[in-house]
Amino acid sequence: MTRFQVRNKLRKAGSKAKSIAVERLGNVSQGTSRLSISKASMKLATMKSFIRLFAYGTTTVLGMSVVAGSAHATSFTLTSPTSGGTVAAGISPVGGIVLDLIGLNDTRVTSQLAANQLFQGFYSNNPGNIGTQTGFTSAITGALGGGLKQAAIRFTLYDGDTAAGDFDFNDNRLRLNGLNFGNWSSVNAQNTDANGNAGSAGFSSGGFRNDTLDTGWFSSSDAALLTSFYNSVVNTQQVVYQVDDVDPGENFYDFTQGISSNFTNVGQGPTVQPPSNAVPEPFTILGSLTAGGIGVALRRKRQKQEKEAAKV
Ligand SMILES: [Ca+2]
Ligand SMILES: [Ca+2]
Ligand SMILES: [Ca+2]
Repeated sequence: MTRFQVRNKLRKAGSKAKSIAVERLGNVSQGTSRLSISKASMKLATMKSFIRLFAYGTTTVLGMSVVAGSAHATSFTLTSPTSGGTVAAGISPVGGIVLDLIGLNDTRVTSQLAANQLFQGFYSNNPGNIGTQTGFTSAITGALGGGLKQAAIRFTLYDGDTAAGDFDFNDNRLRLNGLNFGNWSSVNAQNTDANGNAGSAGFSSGGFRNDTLDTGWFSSSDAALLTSFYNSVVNTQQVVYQVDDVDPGENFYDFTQGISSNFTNVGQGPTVQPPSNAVPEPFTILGSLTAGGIGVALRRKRQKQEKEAAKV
């Protein structure tokens, strides 16, 4: 279902709820004049009707939001640990390096450096460059409100050898623009197949395992680290990813291994997304407008009926 079709469906559901609301309003007023019921029971009937209408509207809206949400497959690999949550459409479920930045103003910037743009081989120097994400123009960094609240970085690696018992356990750190973003052995990684479906090896509870395709998220909300990182991105307009290994040169790196060829060249430059709480989704606007409109209409109707009842 396209976004347009979803919107259309939502619009239809909203007007349906509204027409039922108007219909029921009519019934309430007709019933009142015909039966001349007491003020108290009329009030109750009106309230019940309102509650029913409200519930109907809410259910419809929630139901539709679930349908709209299911268009994006959700899983560990597609859910960033930042407040942004599910990553943007177009980011592959595994592969490459996903960077997710949340600005001080809650604006989100995400990027994906394609797997086939990353280093392959044995490192002869340390730290070793994995890849470079360019495109952090002043327009991109300028959207972040002058700094960062959170950052998360997703890696997919076959045979990382940084889990407990592996030869690089607690030996490797991830560096972004030279800054330490953590121990590879502290990252909880999930085993998947080449297409990003959950694999039989489950979660590592720390590290990228031997002979296993693992995907996991580094993350930080450390204000001092994020200030240094933000400044480095503003100054260089890029993010250089490196592995810092206490005993380099012993591991062969191939960031395309184990990943479906459909995903190895999936990448996108830094992209600004507005804060999720700033622009409500169409169904949220529709839901509150419908519910609010019904509430006002019912209140007016009731006031009018009470006045008339008082005159009798
Ligand atoms: Ca080692
Ligand atoms: Ca190995
Ligand atoms: Ca090593």
